Amino acid sequence: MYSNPVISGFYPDPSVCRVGEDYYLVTTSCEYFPGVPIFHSRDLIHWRQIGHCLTRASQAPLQKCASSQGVFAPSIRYHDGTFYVTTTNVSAGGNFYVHTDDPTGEWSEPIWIDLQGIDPSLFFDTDGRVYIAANGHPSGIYQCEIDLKTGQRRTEARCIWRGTGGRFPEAPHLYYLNNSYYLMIAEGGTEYGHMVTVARSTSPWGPFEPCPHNPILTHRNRGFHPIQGTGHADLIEAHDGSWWNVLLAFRPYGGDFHHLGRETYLAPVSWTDDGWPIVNHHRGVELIMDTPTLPQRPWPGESSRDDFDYAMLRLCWNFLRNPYTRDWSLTDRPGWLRLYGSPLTLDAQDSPAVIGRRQQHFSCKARSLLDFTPQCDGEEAGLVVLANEKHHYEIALTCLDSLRYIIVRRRIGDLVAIVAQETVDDGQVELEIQASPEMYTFAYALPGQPSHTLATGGTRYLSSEVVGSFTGVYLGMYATGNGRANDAPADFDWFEYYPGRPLPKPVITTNVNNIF
Ligand code: 6LW
Repeated sequence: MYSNPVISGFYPDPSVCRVGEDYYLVTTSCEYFPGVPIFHSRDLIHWRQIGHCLTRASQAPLQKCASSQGVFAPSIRYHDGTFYVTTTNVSAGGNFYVHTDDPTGEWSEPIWIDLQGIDPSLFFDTDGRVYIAANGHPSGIYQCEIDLKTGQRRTEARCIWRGTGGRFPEAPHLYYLNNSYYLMIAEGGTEYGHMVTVARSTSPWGPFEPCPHNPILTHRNRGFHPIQGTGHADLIEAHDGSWWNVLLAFRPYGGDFHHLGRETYLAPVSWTDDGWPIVNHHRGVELIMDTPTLPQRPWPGESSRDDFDYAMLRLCWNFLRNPYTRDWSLTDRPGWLRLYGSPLTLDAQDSPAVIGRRQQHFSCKARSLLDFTPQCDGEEAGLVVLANEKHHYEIALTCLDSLRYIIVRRRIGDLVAIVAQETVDDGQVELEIQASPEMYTFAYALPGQPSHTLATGGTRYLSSEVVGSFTGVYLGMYATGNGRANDAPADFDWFEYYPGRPLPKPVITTNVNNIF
């Protein structure tokens, strides 16, 4: 048995490859930087992040890109000792790939590909030819042969399959097995109508014959199921000969509102006698999967507290777009994360001084100790629950009329309000965000004193449905001068992220109806 999602929080559009008994998986990162997080597993269930594929602005120019744009779905493939990750910067340059021999290290500069569309994916044919496929217009999956060294096209791109009629055919992956070329794609859009479809051919160029039981996976008819939006799958044969799909899905709460973003799920795959894949025996995907697995090999847990005692940030931390190096330091006050608030606020489609991590659990608590003595009116620093520049909640210290206040501000689209405001003595302050599935609660405590709740905010107003985003909520630390540069630095001694009590385990359904 295992639990889904196998990677929770905003980690969508997973793609996976295998090297011996090691598995590597990459996901989308949009406007967040570094881009394309990469994970390692030995059982497809337990994943630990080992780095990012795009760690330099030259690889991922995201300056002032729109939220939910930037770097879209990646695909990872391993060939002749080299890892290749293809992706799209929809805000600058389009389709490209990077490569490395060491997935934990630095990746190459981008090799740009003259191919329209998004969701590029490489295929290495048995005759040595290399193909790349992506979605395209008019609606369909387009493919061309490329020179792997240069990325130059060797053929024109042409449509190889238009899918089964669902809107937005995308996320193509080509595989060669059973003497056939299988093309697996997503259709229906990455929301509640999402589905996985597959077709096969004797040639990588088609014509492709659709699977008779397409969509091989969808939850579009599973209203009220805790998992929705299943799609964007990648297929992998494990080292024991078993087959699996990694895929994206999301978990709405309180109706059709999901704020954790699209996450990475795992489902077993079997095959019909005539060679068509079946996902989890046509049962869809569950939170608890009662199925044989690879021998499970969990990783050691990471401590809940980050003391910022190292010269590098933990891999969970992201910036908004390419950060301004002057805005942050781990060395100016050793053992503290120092943020220098710039004139940019959290409302800016730019790179304000903010460092955040994905919220990965419906119930969790984030806390941090802040040492910040604002000198001028408008100087501000604190913790933020961030969906995008128009949807965020923050608890912060600020200065008004030469007094230090603690405030809670909520921005939901065009509605902005400071919903709590209290004077607070100088000195360090512990800030706290307690998350439940439906509510954020903001509190603070002076050292050695009990915490004092200031205000709350509904999670649904930061959901993808309300925000109109492809991303999920981040919890982070920020500083701003609200139009001017801060004189006072904002020093964060530590940041704690505690997963709260797990949701009640769903009853495993035994009498499963065919859901298509
Ligand atoms: C991803 C594509 C998609 O590239 O969303 O809606 C993009 N479909 O498959 C970003 O996740």
